[in-house]
Amino acid sequence: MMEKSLVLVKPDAMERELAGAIIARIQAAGLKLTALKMLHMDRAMAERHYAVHRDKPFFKSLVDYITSAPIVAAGFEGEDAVERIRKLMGATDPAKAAPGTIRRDYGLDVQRNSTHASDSPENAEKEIAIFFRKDEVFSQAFTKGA
Ligand code: IDP
Ligand code: MG
Repeated sequence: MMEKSLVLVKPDAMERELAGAIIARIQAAGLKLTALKMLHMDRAMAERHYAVHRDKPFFKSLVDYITSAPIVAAGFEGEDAVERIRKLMGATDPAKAAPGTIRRDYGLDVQRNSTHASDSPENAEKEIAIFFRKDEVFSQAFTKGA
């Protein structure tokens, strides 16, 4: 199934100038880059993006972290994009992520794990709408095929 996914390069990776390397890995795996921007999330945006975690003990720390520095947001599309990008990214805890994954290679700890990626096509749609206006997403591959 053709799907969309939202990827964030988180502050720990931004601070080590890894945005290009992370995006390049996902492109090299055959996913199509459809949207890209650098921004500094405010608390309202972070709380919306991470709304499902509102009741978790790490929520405030997560919002503090994701708003601590500018990040890069990227939209991708491709066959089974959600699952393929989640696999490239690896498990939440970098120490438990498979060898060769983005988080295993770059992540520092369970919070500072370098990347976010959508966990379902439904959440991808919601998340892309948080970061991009419609005219900032360039999904020619989709519209041609439709
Ligand atoms: P995911 O990013 O692999 O989908 P989620 O469980 O959705 O993982 O958690 C969202 C983000 O919250 C994680 O990527 C990580 O930055 C942070 N996080 C998750 N679990 C913990 C924890 O136990 N302590 C601190 N931060 C956490
Ligand atoms: Mg998640």
